[in-house]
Amino acid sequence: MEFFTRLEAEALKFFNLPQSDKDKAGPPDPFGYGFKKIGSNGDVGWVEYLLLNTNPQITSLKSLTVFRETPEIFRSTVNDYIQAVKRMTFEVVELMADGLKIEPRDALSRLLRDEKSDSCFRLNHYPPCPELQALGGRNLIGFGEHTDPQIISVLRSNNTSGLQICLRDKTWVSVPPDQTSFFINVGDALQVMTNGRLRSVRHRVLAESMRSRVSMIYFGGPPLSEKIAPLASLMAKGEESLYEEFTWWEYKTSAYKSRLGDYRLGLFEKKTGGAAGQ
Ligand code: GA4
Repeated sequence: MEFFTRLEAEALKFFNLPQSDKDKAGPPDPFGYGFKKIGSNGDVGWVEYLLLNTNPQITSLKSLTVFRETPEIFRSTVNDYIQAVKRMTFEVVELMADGLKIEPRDALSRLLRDEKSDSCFRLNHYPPCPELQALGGRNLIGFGEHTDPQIISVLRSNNTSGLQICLRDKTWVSVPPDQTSFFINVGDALQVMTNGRLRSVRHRVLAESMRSRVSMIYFGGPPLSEKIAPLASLMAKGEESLYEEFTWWEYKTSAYKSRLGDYRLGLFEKKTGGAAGQ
């Protein structure tokens, strides 16, 4: 709770800086400050954000130079939070491995613990949008629908609604806000590693008219050179992989060329293996 409260306060200090100051930390490359634009392929949303590398050595120094007075407080608050959320996530994926009878039980956590783990951290700020009321109950997209590419995403938000997940029948369901909980999302890589047993669920965020939403998300990914394929210990006898083998680098490169809402796993499905699609 303490890490979260401190980081939320620091994040709001940053997002409340004049636009011209924040812009000095952008545009994202993909790390840095972004406003409305998401990724490099034309996606837009009612959101501003800071995308950071989780490696304390490189936690996007560029983005921190805007804090002329106290960049080190922001930096250490971010790093403390990341270290804590990472530790928790290692345990969570070990419990998932136990549940799926994956052996060894660190088969997933070792990828996140690896010093070359390709993980990132995102601070999102969804400013209130008073004009929304005039739109008469229409939805305004804060962050468009997508699945997360990595292994696992751990999201924490303030007490505002907006997050929704997409069910199999394509209906959207709101996730009730709970600032004492983490929301854990399975990423595309984990869907592949579990051969579809766990699914990377599509989600989105809708803007609110009155309150500003702050969320912080740790995206735990494997090293770039890691081969992503179903884990042998979880496969049933004779079970075949639903996916072609690829490295995380290949997947990530293809993901960053895609649009936010694209079904990215489609490119890597085995065409003969039956219906793995969404
Ligand atoms: C979605 C999950 C993470 O926020 C993210 C996003 C990334 C970005 O904002 O730069 C992407 C998006 C995310 C998926 C497809 C590509 C890349 C924007 C986009 C259009 C940081 C990530 O890793 O993938």
